[in-house]
Amino acid sequence: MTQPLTIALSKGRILDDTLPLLAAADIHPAEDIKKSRKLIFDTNHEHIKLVVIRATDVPTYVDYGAADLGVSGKDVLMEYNSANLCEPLDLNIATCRLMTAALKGYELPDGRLKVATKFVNVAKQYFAEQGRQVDIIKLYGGMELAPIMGLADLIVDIVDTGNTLKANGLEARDLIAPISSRLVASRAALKVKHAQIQPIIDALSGAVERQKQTALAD
Ligand code: PRT
Ligand code: MG
Repeated sequence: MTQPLTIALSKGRILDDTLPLLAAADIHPAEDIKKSRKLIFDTNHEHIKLVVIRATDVPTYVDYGAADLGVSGKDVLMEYNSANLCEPLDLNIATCRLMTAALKGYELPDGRLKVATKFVNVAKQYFAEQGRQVDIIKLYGGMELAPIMGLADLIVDIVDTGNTLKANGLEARDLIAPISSRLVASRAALKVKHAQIQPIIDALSGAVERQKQTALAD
């Protein structure tokens, strides 16, 4: 018998890029996810369900086995940082960069730096590797405001076009990591449900490759 399988999708901008990939891998929700207020969706495959949850909660659902697979930003996975999770596929969607940024032209002080971010764990590790002493200030959004208000010397945030930084008089400084969304699974689920999961990985992998070819041709 085919075991049931749940895929946890990140709400928001990642979802916009995930749905076409799922469709290309022949996984179609039974109703329009973007028009529905439901959180759980049946699909054209009797054993596959989709759940749509907050991006930062996806690793948690997969880690605890409540979902078998997930779609998560690499930034979110780096911050969650569980050895129990693996990334069987880079989906090459919602690409951006995790960077440090400061006020344009601002000269960093020599001593301890104040760093505002929602990526507390990533920032701690990054500055430790750089040998830089920092005080990390946890924020939940609007990081750009922190240097303007004198709350922080630096921020660690997602940058795509750089327009948000520019509009606030900031500039990107150092690249911490290039980011894309990943298919994520727990090591346990990969083992126990290998027969169900592998065909999904293969189908998505094909869809990712075709999307890359199309992008190249454009
Ligand atoms: O908003 P909420 O707190 O509910 O959830 P969320 O912010 O986690 O979700 P959402 O939908 O914003 O998606 C976030 C995920 O999308 C991130 O974890 C990344 O993996 C990915 N992603 C890709 C981005 C961007 N591009 C992006 N540009 N996430 C955020 N941004 C924001 C960034 O924070 C900054 O405010 O866009 C702004 C920068 O964009 P540019 O183009 O002005 O540089
Ligand atoms: Mg957001």
